[in-house]
Amino acid sequence: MEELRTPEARERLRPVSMEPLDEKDTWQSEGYTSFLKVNTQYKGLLSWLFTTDHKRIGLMYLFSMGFFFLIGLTLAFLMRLEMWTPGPTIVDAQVYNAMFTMHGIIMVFLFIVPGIPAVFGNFMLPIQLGAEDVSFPRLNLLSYHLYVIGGLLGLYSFVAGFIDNQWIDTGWTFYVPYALSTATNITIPLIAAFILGFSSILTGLNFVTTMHRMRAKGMGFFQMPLFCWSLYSTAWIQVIATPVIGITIVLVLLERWLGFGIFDPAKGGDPVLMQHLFWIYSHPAVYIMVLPAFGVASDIIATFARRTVYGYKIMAFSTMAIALVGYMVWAHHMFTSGMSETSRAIFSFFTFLVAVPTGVKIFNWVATLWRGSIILRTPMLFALAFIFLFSIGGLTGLVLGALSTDIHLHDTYFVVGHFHYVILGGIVSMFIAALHYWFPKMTNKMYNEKVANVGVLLYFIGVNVVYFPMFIMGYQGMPRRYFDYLPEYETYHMLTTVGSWVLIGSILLMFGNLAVAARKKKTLNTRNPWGALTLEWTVPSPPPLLNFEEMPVVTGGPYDYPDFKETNLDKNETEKH
Ligand code: HEM
Ligand SMILES: [Cu+2]
Repeated sequence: MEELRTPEARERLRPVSMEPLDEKDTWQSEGYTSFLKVNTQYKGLLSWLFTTDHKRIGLMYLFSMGFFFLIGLTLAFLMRLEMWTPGPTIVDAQVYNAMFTMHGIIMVFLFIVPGIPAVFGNFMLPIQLGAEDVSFPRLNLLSYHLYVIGGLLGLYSFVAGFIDNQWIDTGWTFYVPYALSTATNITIPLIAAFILGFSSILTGLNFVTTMHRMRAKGMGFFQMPLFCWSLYSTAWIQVIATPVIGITIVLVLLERWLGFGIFDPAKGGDPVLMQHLFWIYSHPAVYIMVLPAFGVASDIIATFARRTVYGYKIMAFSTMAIALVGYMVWAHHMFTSGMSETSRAIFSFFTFLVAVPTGVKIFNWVATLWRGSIILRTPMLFALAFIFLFSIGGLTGLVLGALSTDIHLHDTYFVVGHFHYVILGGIVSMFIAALHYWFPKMTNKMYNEKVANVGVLLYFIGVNVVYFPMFIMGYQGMPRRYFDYLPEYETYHMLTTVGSWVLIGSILLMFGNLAVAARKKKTLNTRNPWGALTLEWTVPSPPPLLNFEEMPVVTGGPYDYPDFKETNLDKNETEKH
């Protein structure tokens, strides 16, 4: 090991195609056609809807997802207004039930589960691997089409709600026996979730194959950036766990249509069985959500601390370990549903076990920062916020994973606080960070840094003001999914509602900032404004159709920073004439 620490050895370890770029590096806008401008068989919108280019597909996911996300945010905003005071404030109980159901379905199935892999995995994975595209480009397009069909069906039930007041009201978990007896139209959202599951499986399949078959010459698994590793573990969960939710949905539908009697206690069925099946998918699914965010965090932290990720291999293994142990904890969602003491103790134990590889990751990120040359640009600010906020989310997960405390806290606002800390603090934050990190690569433009910094600060304040009071009121007994509450909780609810304005405002501010930047005339004069070492920064921005001018050969790890390099962060914008 020791000889690897000499400067020569480090130099040797760097990928050959990673020579530092000089300032005259302006050729990237000349002499090649970017994937955005390339001529295809189709023109206009069709050239997007029927493209097999992984980058265009990534961008289409981004815009479709952005659309669904804004609907989900609007619902959140309205729910928080309703909770401003006790009693009916702006809507009645039934509409409130429909709102949290639609909010959950949209955010989980249309945004946070496909999220980072669909957008940034599609765009960046092949380039990070040194490949021209994913293994099965047409299958990739099919995944996107299925996503859109699933999304529109999800929205259809929304529209039907407006027309005949058949708002679905089961919550995103579709628990039986209520899902069997509700008069509202849950068939269409169930079919939507089923189709979205297929989209997810096909993406996972594609990514696993791509990573096995398409890596550049010289790139072993342990030369892949950690973002690829995170997509690898995620992809396996997508392939293995998602069929379980597919089967669960089919069973609920058969039960509703034909009265099968698998879940219906009146017919000798078992409603708790449905919860088991649901969580056998849906707990691993929380790792589908969060592992890619871990990968983004690792790449960003390495780049902006100018250091190789501390314990790279352990980071890769812990990602796989989380994916694996994540299969064995599902029943921690059901501690109060009826189970033997022994099984509850076992599930509680495994839940604690997941915290070990997760803790290793937090430790390694912090260790990477230690003695790094930290550059505080927007993606890095997000990564720091992420370490803090995700830790709160994870630690409160342990509080819930402990049997005794969960009995008290189950179905209270404490749970809502927990999962929003992990989701907003851990996943949405890294989604927006990734958007800022790879924005210059996707557009060859740079956003306004100050506005983005204000955005991060407001986001950080927003998340804490919205979700921290939820721990307190949850602990004091405020149940989740109720549209009314006792007056003693009013202060907490008001605080949370005010926080929601700050949080939503910060998100809109950052999206607006990026939208303005994308329309700017000013372009960058470098392919690599952050001085990052992974392969996507060696290709022109925006990349050409098949990514590389010359297929890269890799001779080292993804984060082999020889020593601290001056970067041209402050001189990278030039006026284009
Ligand atoms: C890593 C990212 C995580 C995400 C995205 C996440 C997400 C969620 C979600 C969405 C729920 C609520 C489900 C519902 O609607 O009923 C939940 C509940 C729960 N989470 Fe997490 N979680 C994460 C991490 C953790 C960790 C690290 C632990 C423990 C070590 C944990 C333990 C629990 C427990 C025990 C519950 C059930 C609480 C109850 O309903 O009584 N979670 N989580
Ligand atoms: Cu769980």
